[in-house]
Amino acid sequence: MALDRHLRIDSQEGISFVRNIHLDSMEEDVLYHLALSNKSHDLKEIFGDVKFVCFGGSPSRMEKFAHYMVDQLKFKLTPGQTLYNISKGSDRYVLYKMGPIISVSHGMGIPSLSILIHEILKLLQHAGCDPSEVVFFRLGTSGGLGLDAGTVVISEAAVDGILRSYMEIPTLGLIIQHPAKLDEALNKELLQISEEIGCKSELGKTMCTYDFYEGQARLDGAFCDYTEEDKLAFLKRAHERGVRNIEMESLCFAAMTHRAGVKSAVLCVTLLNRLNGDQINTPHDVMEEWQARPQRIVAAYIKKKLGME
Ligand code: R2B
Ligand code: URA
Repeated sequence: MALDRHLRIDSQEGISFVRNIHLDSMEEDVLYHLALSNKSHDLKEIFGDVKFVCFGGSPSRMEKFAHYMVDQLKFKLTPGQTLYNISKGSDRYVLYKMGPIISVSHGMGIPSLSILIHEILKLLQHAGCDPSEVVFFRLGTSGGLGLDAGTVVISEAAVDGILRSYMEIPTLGLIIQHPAKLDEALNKELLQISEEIGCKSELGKTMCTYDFYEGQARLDGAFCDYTEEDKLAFLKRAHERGVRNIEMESLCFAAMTHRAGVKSAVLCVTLLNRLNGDQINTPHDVMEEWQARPQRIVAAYIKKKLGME
């Protein structure tokens, strides 16, 4: 029998990193993909002061961000001390902590990000952090629609590949729809900061797809059953409805942070204008500078919040 039942739940019942009675009766909670546990590690001691959690796809980019923040916040590492990948034992994600800031990689796509957010939310719960005082950021890359490459899009909303603003998770034979909402006030503040530091940014909807090639209407995948006209008609329709960039994680990021009631924002630089092409062939050094742009905006935001402008 085909299961064809959809259920939309907006389960935000206030602010809480976790909402799961089963966790209370567990003797130990192993955060397997982070190589941490509430028994083997003093999570309160290590993470109790966390206020900002910054996510990005690539391990090396998030390591660079960690070094950048050490530099920006003028943290003094004692001689011989280096930044340490706290999740080294797992080999799935890298995780660095600099004062009240976590820098963590999430890999590519919703499944990889979803595992990580579950474990990060539980980590913060075990650490005794206050959900109303923590902000999550995704610092990413994307394909732009009608924008100069290098522009940062701050997502005002996340939508799926057919423009629906919720993430669907098949759960116990039902399709559960989780609304993907982002924080308007935080976005305004980030946009203003980006203007202050001279970093070209725009607010817009972000389309989040389950695939880089056909899901994003590319003509250069291994398979393609549509024409260039079909592709452009689809991208233009999305653009008319307010979509300014396309990537692969914002829907999950917005849905899970909304469910937890944690403030969050998604800032992705555009690597190309998808109305002009599909291949990403910008020189490496230019791309490095573009990818640092969302980091610069978030660094300025964090410095402001820490009173370090
Ligand atoms: C942006 O870049 C990746 C695909 O190249 C994906 O993780 C995303 O969202
Ligand atoms: N990431 C994506 O998901 N799509 C792009 O076009 C570029 C980066």
